[in-house]
Amino acid sequence: MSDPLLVEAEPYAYAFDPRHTALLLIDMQRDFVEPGGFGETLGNDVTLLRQVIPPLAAVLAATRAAGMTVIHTREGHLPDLSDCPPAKLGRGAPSLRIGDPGPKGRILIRGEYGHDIIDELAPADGELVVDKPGKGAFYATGLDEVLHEGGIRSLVVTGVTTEVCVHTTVREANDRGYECLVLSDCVGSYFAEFQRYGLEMIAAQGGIFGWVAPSGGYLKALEARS
Ligand code: TIU
Repeated sequence: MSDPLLVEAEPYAYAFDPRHTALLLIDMQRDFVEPGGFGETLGNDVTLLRQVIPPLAAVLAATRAAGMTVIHTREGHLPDLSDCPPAKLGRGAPSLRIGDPGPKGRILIRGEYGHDIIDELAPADGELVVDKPGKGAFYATGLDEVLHEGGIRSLVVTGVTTEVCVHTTVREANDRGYECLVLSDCVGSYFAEFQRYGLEMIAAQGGIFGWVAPSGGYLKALEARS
């Protein structure tokens, strides 16, 4: 077996074998990063998330060029809302609720324009798209089984939002034995302080949930291999 690739990271170098590693793009959907979707109905300035798109597009291109596994996720619900817990549907006082008609289709509903992944990061043929009803990518999706079958042991994690779906997924993955590297410039939050502390929480205590590094180090590791 060849030596693993190393990425300078917090709290210490992250080692991964590209053959056993997947890039995970979490919820890069219009509903979160474009006006008129779920993120905006919750009162957020969605333009804040758009800064992750250019670095994430570069990471996606390099990961594809390296022949690695790429997996996308989408948060959303069936049109009849049968997979949406009443507690989620009724939470808070959003301007539109999940399932209501919005300018980009019904809010957070599978098959609607707003629910789909943004054009800049559109899945390529053969890339798995995991539809998830929750914040975590492992809950009610079968993702764990797919990763096991594919021999994936490490996850390079990107997407939105840092403190919600990224955190939930990294925690779920960590408990299932995956080693997660979160790319700090490829995850985004509507709140600057949550971005900072969300990332610090992952790498604190010796890497309690995983590792954190800017995408440059990951790209450098892939280039060194090629
Ligand atoms: N509201 C918020 O910050 N996030 C979500 O509801 N879902 C995801 O993070 N994808």
